[in-house]
Formats: sequence, C-alpha cells, structure tokens
Amino acid sequence: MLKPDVSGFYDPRTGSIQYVVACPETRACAVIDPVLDFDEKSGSVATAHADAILKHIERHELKLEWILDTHPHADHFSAAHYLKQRTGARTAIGEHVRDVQEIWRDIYNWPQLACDGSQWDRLFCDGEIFRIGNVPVRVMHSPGHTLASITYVAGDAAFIHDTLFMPDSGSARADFPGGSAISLWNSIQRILSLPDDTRLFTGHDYMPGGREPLWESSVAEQRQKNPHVAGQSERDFVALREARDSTLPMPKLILHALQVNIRAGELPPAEDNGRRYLKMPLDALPGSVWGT
Ligand SMILES: N[C@@H](CCC(=O)N[C@@H](CS)C(=O)NCC(=O)O)C(=O)O
Ligand SMILES: [Fe+2]
Repeated sequence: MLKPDVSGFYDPRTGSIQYVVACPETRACAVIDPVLDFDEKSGSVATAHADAILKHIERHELKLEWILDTHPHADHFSAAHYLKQRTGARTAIGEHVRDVQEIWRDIYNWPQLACDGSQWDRLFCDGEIFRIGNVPVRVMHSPGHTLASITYVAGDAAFIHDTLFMPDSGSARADFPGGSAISLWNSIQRILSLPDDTRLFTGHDYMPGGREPLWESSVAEQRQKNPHVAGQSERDFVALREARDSTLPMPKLILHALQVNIRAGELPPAEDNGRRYLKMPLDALPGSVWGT
C-alpha cells in the first residue's frame, strides 16, 4: 500500500493540527484543515499559518491539488478560501455540510445563504474514493462531533479530526448543534475497525498536563490506551460524553467561526466603507457561564 508523507503543523492558539499529505511518487499533495488566524480581541485576521503551509509546499516542490476540510470548525476560521485564492487548488468537504448550513442559516438569520454546498468545489459522500497523486483516499462519513464530519483514509493514514484525540485525551465533544454522542461512538467504532497499524492523525491536541503537542497514534494504541474506548460500552461512552459535554463552555470562537466556515472560509463581503463585519446572534446557544 502506498504510504503518503504526512506533515503536521500545530497551531498553539487553537490546539489545531493542519496537515500536508503528499504522494511519495508524484509529489501531488493535499492540505487538510488549514487555519486562518483570527484574534477576536482586535478583530484582526492573518495568514501566518496558511502561508507557512504554502512555504512548506514550495520548499518540498509539492503540487497542491486539494484543500480539504474534515468538518465546519467551531473554534477557528478555515483557510480553505484563502488557499484556493492563492493556489487555484480545489476545495472539498463532506456532503452533509448542507445540513450544517441549514442549521446555522437559521441561527444567523441568513435566509439568502445557499445551503447547497456550492461554496466548495466538491462535496464528498460516504465511501467515495479520490486520489492525491497515486494515493487513493477513501471518504468515511463520521458524524457525531458535527453532522458533516468526514474522515479521509489516505493509504495507511486516516485523518480522524475531532472523533478521537490522542489516547491520553479521550474524544471530541458532541454537543454542538447537530452533534450526537451515539453517532460519535458509531463513527469511532468504524475508525477502530481499520487495520491495527493504521496511522491516525487527530484534529486537535490540548497538551494535557503541559506535555508537548502530539497528533499521531494508531488504531491499536487507541484501542488499548484511550479511556473513552478501551473497555467501554456504547452506553457508558454516551453517558460519559454527555456528562462531560454538559460541563464544557462553548468554544470561544464558535459564533465567529461558523458564519465563515459554512461559506468555505470566505469572510463576509466588505460593506460600503470597505470593512467586513461579523454577525453575533444573541441567546442562540446553551452553555452560558450563568447556566442558561
Ligand atoms: N477552549 C477551546 C475549546 C475548543 C473545543 O470545544 N474544541 C472541541 C473540538 S472543535 C472539542 O472537542 N473539545 C474537547 C474538549 O474541550 O474536551 C476554545 O474555546 O476554543
Ligand atoms: Fe471541531
């Protein structure tokens, strides 16, 4: 089996891992889950992370074919639109992004938002296969964290985003609009049915106990060491997940990020003064600090 070259790029501000996945035979590559930098205090947007990825691609003489997202992120802006503008590569995400668009169209009261996924070049469905150079990539719908989440299985490497984190860090939350702990359990079981030595690349690492950031594990390691799966039943997992989720505040940027990410990372259009604005719905989400 052709093993892709995988480079991870860690964003310490959001604990996100961005990947460049390259075909060792053709030098074709894909970017997965690139981050557009955003400082909510100043409202400033920057492209340092995306530019570092472009530099890596240039330095290694790779050819960018795909800009992939695993799901519409709730904690950072996607740099998909920016990278497409810079490179012309195609953007893609899972087809159920349309359902996520409908949820957030209502929250933002944007009846004019096209909820057909037309903001991306390609929408993948479960089981679909495409290529990064000579590396076949199989798409696995893996909902739970969001309705639209997909895992990219590229050769012996699976990009599992926010399903399982590193084995010492359990699993992703399932309490966003459209999230489901049972669906997350089922998606995790599908991932764990991949061969034992499949390289698993996670979407976030929050450095528990102050250790260095890590993002690669294997199916065997997850089965043995991750307390959210080792020895767990579906019922116990759902109880554990829902109990933990009820204690988690919403991500700092969820209301900033979704309005950008349901448009493939394109920022809102500039108003007549040339400035772009975000929209903040009030009282739309549960999980306030005062518990309402
Ligand atoms: N403190 C972070 C939390 C981000 C967050 O909720 N991350 C999601 C993935 S998008 C998650 O699953 N977190 C699990 C956890 O915090 O236990 C923030 O405010 O951005
Ligand atoms: Fe996420």
